[in-house]
Amino acid sequence: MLKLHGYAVSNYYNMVKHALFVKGIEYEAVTALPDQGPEMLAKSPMGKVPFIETEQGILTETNIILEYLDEVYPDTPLYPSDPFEKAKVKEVLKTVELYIEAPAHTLVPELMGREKVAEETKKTADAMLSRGIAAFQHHASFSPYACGENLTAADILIYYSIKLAKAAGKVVLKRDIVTEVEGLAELMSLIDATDVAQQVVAENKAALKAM
Ligand SMILES: N[C@@H](CCC(=O)N[C@@H](CS)C(=O)NCC(=O)O)C(=O)O
Repeated sequence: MLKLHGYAVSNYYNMVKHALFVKGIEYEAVTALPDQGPEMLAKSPMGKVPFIETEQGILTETNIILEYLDEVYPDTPLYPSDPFEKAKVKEVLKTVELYIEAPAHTLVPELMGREKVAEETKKTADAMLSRGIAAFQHHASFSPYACGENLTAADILIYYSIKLAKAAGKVVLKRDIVTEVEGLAELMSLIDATDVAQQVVAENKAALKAM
């Protein structure tokens, strides 16, 4: 059976878990924390989670995992079959990952109350978030999902990335990025209301509490 390695605190782990639930794929959860030890690096060379273990071997990187799952388990597709539409989904996903999630991630130490983030880091993140938000607004249709009528992998990445970016933006930069993107609050509510999101978020909250 497919194994998903990671832990429920990780937003990337939760994206893959969300996709597995949506697609109804049975899997075994294996607890793994980010680690730079040789055992972990032999499986996940960046020491990051999540990664999946298939009969053919291991796959890392969330977007690669999501695409693999969609090809191997085609029921409830998370990407359109039309090549251009599929590329548009990947474009939105990449935009949010690189230009919203990544800058927001640099603010996490302060969000978690671990240490203050340097002013220069905040300024860089703030500027990149503004550019990322403009690009996200340009690419996404919010009709009602980011790329049309159906839930796609982009929506799953958006949901967990934006949760983190919203929290980091509010606490560290005193800005609410959700209100800066027209249609995003509605998309977040749409996914919030699903059983899958409620289960993944509940398990995330329990894991955070147990930390
Ligand atoms: N690009 C990776 C990012 C995964 C990632 O950053 N995971 C975090 C947990 S949410 C992690 O393992 N961090 C440890 C580290 O950066 O060394 C993916 O798409 O899966």
